[in-house]
Amino acid sequence: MKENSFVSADDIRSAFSAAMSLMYREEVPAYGTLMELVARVNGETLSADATLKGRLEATDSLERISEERHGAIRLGTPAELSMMRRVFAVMGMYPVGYYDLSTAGVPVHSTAFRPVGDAALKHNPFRVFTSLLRLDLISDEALRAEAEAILKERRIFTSGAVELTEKAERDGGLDKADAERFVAEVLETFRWHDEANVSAGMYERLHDAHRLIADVVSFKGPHINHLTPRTLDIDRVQALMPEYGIAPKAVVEGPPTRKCPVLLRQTSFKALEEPVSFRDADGSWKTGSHTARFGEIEQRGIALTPEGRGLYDRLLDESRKIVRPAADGSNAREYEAALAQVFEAFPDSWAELREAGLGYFSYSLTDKGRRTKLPGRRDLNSLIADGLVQFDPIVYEDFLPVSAAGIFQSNLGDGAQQEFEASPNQKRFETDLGVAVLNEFDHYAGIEQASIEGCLKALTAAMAAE
Ligand code: OOG
Ligand code: NI
Repeated sequence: MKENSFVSADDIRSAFSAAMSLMYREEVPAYGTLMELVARVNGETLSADATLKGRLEATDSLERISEERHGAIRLGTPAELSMMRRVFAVMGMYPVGYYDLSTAGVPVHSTAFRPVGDAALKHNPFRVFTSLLRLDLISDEALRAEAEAILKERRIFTSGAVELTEKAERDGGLDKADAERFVAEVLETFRWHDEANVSAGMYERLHDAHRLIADVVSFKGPHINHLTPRTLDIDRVQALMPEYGIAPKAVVEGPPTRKCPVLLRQTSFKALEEPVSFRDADGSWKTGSHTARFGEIEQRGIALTPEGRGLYDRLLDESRKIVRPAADGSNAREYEAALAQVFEAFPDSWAELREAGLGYFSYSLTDKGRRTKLPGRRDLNSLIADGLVQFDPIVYEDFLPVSAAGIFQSNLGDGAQQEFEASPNQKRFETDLGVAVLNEFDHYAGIEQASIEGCLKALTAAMAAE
């Protein structure tokens, strides 16, 4: 084998997401059931809609339609976060966006490690929503110090994972054998451990401070807490979950059902209570339980511009002032009705969204455009009006803080609602991470701009080529 015959970062990411899926289906059988349901609904949706099927065939890899799109983990220390960044970089996953969840009663801030750029996303879009616990939001100072001490002792990466990450950084990649080992070693970090790191007493104290703190501090590593396949009809999967013996969360997070989907809609099944054991000071094991792991589904729509996002945030806020969704689902119908009604103010055709500057689009030449030569540059809108250029929505590849908080909350139990002071601290997060996160709006704007430039160039280059 040649020395530089490296496996591409995209292929390592694909192998990793497949390995994680297999592990999680074994660890959480209900997740396997959810995958079956998703595959069934996606199949039914495609056979009922030939246009959709054709479009997906042209733009996506249809055979991978029901595969995982993301997962999530929660880390305990800055050192864990910065090492995780280096590990994900080997798989072509980079931190995009900053999410402050303190306002929503969850003591973490987060980013999403994801592939960047169209080709990488198409190859495999797998992302990991990664949160860092904020012990600074815990008022009990003694407990905070104890939690810090516990976290300092643990090693969440195998020595093999660290070595191979360093090797990839040094050499610029990994060969086939190393890449396979890398995936196996890194998978260990995400594995579930039913033996806690702490005594039952300590678990309880952490749990009383916040369930999430217990979830992060009590265990050997940041077990993957959910995986999320893509569905083509989230409302239908939500409705069918009980039939499959899995309990959905009360409401679907995000925008309401629309003709032109925007941003991201998500729902999950509630986390399962799982047996764990705690080691007491005398070395004996005591059995107990912990609730952490669940399954989620997502359906993505167009990426919104800052204006579009501002409108979304305002309308969501307005809906939640009318009806605040209760964790037990008792007012789910009322919430859905309020959401649908308030969102009537959000334009629901691609042309209107584009004209109002609410969404990002990718522009391309029509057949007529490909046959046309122009003497000079022309205004984009006139090219569209003349049928030379067409536009397609750019898919939103990121997350939504209010939705993420809803997903967290529904899996922390109904009693977990807790008030924290709003304290976004992106600078601190980036210091801990070791790099700045990519701004998602700049990224979408860049893709859009490049597509416009591409059209204009092709239309005038055709002239030059004559
Ligand atoms: C992450 C919850 C956020 C999403 O899809 O918005 C999330 C977590 O529970 O750790 O995954
Ligand atoms: Ni999620």
